[in-house]
Amino acid sequence: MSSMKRCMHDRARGIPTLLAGALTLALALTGGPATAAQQGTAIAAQQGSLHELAVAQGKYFGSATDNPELTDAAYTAILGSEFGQITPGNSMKWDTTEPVQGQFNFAKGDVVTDFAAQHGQTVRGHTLVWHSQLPSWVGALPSAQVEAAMTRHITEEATHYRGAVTAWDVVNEPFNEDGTFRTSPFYTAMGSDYIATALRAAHAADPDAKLYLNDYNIEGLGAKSDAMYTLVTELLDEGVPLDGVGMQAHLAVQYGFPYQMQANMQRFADLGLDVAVTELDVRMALPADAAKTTTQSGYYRQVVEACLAVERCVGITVWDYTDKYSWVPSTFPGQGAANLYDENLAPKPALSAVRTALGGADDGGDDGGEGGDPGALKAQYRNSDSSVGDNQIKPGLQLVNTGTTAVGLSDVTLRYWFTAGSGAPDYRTWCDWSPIGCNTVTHRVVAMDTPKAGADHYLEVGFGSGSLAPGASTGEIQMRLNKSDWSVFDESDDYSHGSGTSYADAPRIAVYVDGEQVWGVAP
Ligand code: 9MR
Repeated sequence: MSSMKRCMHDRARGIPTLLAGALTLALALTGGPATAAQQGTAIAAQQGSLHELAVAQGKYFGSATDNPELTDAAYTAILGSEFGQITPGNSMKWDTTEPVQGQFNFAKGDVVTDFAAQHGQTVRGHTLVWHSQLPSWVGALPSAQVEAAMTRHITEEATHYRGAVTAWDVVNEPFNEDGTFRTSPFYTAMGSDYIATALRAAHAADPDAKLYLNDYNIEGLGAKSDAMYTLVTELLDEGVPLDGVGMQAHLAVQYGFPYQMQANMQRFADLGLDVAVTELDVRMALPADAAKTTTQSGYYRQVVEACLAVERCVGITVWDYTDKYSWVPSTFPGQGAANLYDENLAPKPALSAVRTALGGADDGGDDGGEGGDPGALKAQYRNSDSSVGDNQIKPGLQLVNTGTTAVGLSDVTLRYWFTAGSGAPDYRTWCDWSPIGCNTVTHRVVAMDTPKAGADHYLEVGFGSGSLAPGASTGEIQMRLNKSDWSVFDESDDYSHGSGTSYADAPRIAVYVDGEQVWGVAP
């Protein structure tokens, strides 16, 4: 185990097992005092931090942060315990570090590197050369003076942070969407050669730092990533010091997932470069709903899966971990909810998706066995729908822990099987009410590859967070689903359908832990 992993591991253990159990769902159900942030920390204590899970896969997991947020104790508790790498969102940019020519100020950046040092985290430096957040004096320089000013800026900053910054976004966002070079004072003065010049200056100032070019919308195959590919190929051919490509990954549920992200990462890796996901978030038009949240979780999961599949993908950084400090709402009015934790620092389903993708379920007992005996779970069901022939199916579900240890919920799913009948093949699923909060309940309909009697689809219900104390029940989860065209079902022969209107043990509803069935009989 690396020293970093040990450090993170020990920090996670710092929350006693009993506390982790006590802060969980049972308290939420009884209106107990666990705050959302405490619940998040307790979950980390149970399952290992995000970074710890990533390290087990040979990667890091990081977050952007910013100076104003570092006074928020609830925020820094999670930043310091879940993440093994941080990136200053603003405080190492040119307008902060050299607002006036020749007057350097690294005070804000130093606060970030100090935080990282105190928490055993690495720092990605962001960013040395960028057209944005550039003080106006740079653009006002005569062209002949821009190269010297750029080299001086890079030299001063990269020298200052030598040893404290492990990787630099040397040049940020050099391309337009069509793959042409973006105009900037640097491009205007030096043409595209400014990029090689900047990399050489950074390498001279800090030969140990990994040097990156960083951009957005280069996550998938396309014109812009082709342009980056051509550029880095030429730089490597010329022997320019370059270690990696940063893919920002500011994604949005209303747009498709980046086309062939894994293959795109791999082609850069095949050049001998590292790849990093540097600014991941997944925004949506507000308000959030179940469908958008499910898509978001899927996008986060797919990014993690792509990185895990590419050996030279070194890690993932989210562009801050909480909606509380997201850049999205101010830049895209009406959009937001882009991060792993909500504005109250409560974990969202996307966090669970990331944990699971990082192999978190396998780590369940690693911090003291709080994962519980999965065989001790059972499903209960009642029929909340008086009509078997209308356009909705309304199963009421409960999950009960009959064992003697707490069970982490983020690895648990339930399946309710039904037949689709004719009509549209796509579904809307709803959690109408639950005492655990519908925002922690995930749901989707899955079409079975091999239909069975009474079952060609199932409703899958999961949980974004929380744990279930011994003897505890989630309480009822009022689920509902319909086809997108609102065509009718015939529930009378559905495999999981029952007529009871009070909750009772339901062997035809299966419970899975990390994909392994622990309760019920599948069709
Ligand atoms: O998160 C940063 C936000 O606080 C700033 O207002 C914004 C100004 O441009 O920059 C944000 O970070 C950007 C990053 O530096 C480069 N990629 C896009 C990020 C989001 O805009």
